[in-house]
Amino acid sequence: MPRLLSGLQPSGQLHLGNYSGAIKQFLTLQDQGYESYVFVASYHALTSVRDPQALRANIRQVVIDYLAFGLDPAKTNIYLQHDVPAVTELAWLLGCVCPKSQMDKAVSYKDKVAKGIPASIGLYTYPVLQAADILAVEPDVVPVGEDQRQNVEIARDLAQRFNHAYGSEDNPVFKVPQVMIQPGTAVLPGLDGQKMSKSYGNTLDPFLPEKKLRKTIMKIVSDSTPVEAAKNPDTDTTFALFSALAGADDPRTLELAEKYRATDIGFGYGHAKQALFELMLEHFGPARARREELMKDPGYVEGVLRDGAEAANQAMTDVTARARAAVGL
Ligand code: AQP
Repeated sequence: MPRLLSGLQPSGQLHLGNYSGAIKQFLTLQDQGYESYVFVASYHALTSVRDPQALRANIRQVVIDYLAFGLDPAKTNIYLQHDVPAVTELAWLLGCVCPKSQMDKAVSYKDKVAKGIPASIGLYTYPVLQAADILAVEPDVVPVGEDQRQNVEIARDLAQRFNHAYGSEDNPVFKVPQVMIQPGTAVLPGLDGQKMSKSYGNTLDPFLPEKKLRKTIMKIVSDSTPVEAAKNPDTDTTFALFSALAGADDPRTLELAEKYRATDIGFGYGHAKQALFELMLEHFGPARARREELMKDPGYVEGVLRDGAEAANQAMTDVTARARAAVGL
């Protein structure tokens, strides 16, 4: 059975970008029979969250939201990064074969610093920790959004460097996984048209109360093309969000594109935003209801995490022993 590994940071409320870039793929793959490991990247969130209470709340919320979106603990092991100590040990071993120049080239660091996240050593070296997260469970595939492609490439490169330094062709220490990015899923824009990101304050949260959800959608940036003029769907943020959620080839998306281009039906951006609002309510209706139930059942959530940590620690045992032995420890 092929194995997948991925994770999200509890650096804030999950958003439509996380869903369409990452979580949607986890759901498809778990139902295709992948043995799935999906974790909450609590150590990574320390690069941007300095409030312990907020971090604790975010971690819990991410787990609840994974379950609400449809991750099934019978098929997907859900665990917290800080419950699997092997990853921090492997991060050190991998860091010792990682040239500094490789971190200098990582674009995510520059993007995050440009957006005001403190330029800490943790942030600078986070792709090494991410490589350890990945390599520790020996996955076949790592499903992520387009913005994470480079980081998974770094993990692949570090695995190869380590294998070259310490392993042999026949007996590699680390398995080299494949990155998996849903074709046609670009980096989803946020309310302001920049990359939707928890730490940029431009997100669309599928779990917002109905009124707030509508109000937030109405804030999405648009240009000043008047109602009666034709508009270009391909450059509009509302259309990009609609298309990501419904699917680019979905009849509803094609119909919406037609309305953008029409000049005789009085179709404005407000109408497109209303269509997105209705689609969000329809698409996430079951998840919104499940989330309400899960919020009332902390015992269930704790149990899921206990089982997930046990499975993940078990999955990491052999590779950690191999890596230690390989370096001479
Ligand atoms: N805008 C996006 N479009 C498509 N995919 C996205 N992802 C994130 N934003 C978008 C995907 O979500 C997964 C989780 O990412 P993360 O939480 O580890 O960190 P991130 O990519 O840095 O996400 P954020 O929201 O931007 O978090 P902050 O602001 O804390 O850095 C990844 O698979 C990512 O591709």
